[in-house]
Amino acid sequence: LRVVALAGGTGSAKLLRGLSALGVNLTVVTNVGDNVWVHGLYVCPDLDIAMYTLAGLANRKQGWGIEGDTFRTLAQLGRIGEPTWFALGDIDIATQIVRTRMLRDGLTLTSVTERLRKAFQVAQAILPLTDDPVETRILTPAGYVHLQEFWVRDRGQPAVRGVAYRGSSQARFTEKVEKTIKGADRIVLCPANPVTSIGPMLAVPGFSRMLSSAKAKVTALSPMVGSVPFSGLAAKLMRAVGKRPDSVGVAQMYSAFLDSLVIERKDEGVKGEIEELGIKCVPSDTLMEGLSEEKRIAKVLLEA
Ligand code: FO1
Repeated sequence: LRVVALAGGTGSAKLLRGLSALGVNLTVVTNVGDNVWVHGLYVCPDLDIAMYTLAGLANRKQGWGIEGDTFRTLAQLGRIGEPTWFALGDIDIATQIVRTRMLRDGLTLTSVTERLRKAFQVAQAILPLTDDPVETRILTPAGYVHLQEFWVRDRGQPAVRGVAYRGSSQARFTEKVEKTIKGADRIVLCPANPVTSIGPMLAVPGFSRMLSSAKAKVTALSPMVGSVPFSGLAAKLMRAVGKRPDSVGVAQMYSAFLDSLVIERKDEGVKGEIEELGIKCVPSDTLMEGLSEEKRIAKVLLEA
């Protein structure tokens, strides 16, 4: 079974682990809107969390970075007077150095990612949605800031007045992504933030249309339990862009292409509202606290 998973960051990792453990032919297509330049290095958090997760190296508790990493370089950067709010680990920095050098050598992000995942002995393909720059910008009372400034530096505290995906209207999804989506037997949207992880992908012209015309069934795991996301700031950002901050809002955002939505069993009460949108709704236990639950949910999604 050829499965394509559309993935963001932390929330997506558990499902990727479950899908990978099922032994399906998995390709991960990731968001690039979180990518950020730090200390002259090009950091791609969503590509890296997918790669580290599938390589078995991810810091599962933290949800980003490498298990057991240390932060001595970061501490020294601070002593030199550099900003340290974005905590790059000593081992993680090696990935960033190599990626940045390869990009400077003229390779596309897709080629760099392919080389890195091979070096990390990851069996599954990992594809950035696009090789063009797309940057998620959050409009706060102080003006637009990069998503990482809003989320990590400012702890997600500022009021949100809007969200923009800078560069998205000129961006094009890659040929590899197109081929993978068209050849897929199942397309799965990970429980990622619909505004900051899936939103930047849907903002790339033609991508939503390609999903809706794909021969594969498109299923998603809602990241919401009631009005609370599994992790991160989904509810706050959904409200800010005028969406209902629950699984019905998620269904509305994906209604152009979604066939089935798996939601938390406790939210069964909204099943009717989701099905009115023409989307099959599958309530299930969605908490993923270990590999067996990750595998079970992955299976529910593939059968939804
Ligand atoms: N998230 C944090 O909350 N604090 C950090 O200092 C931080 C550093 C970091 C370094 C590398 C990396 O790949 C991710 C990192 N993240 C950090 C996670 C990241 O901000 C977001 O969780 C993702 O962009 C969401 O997909």
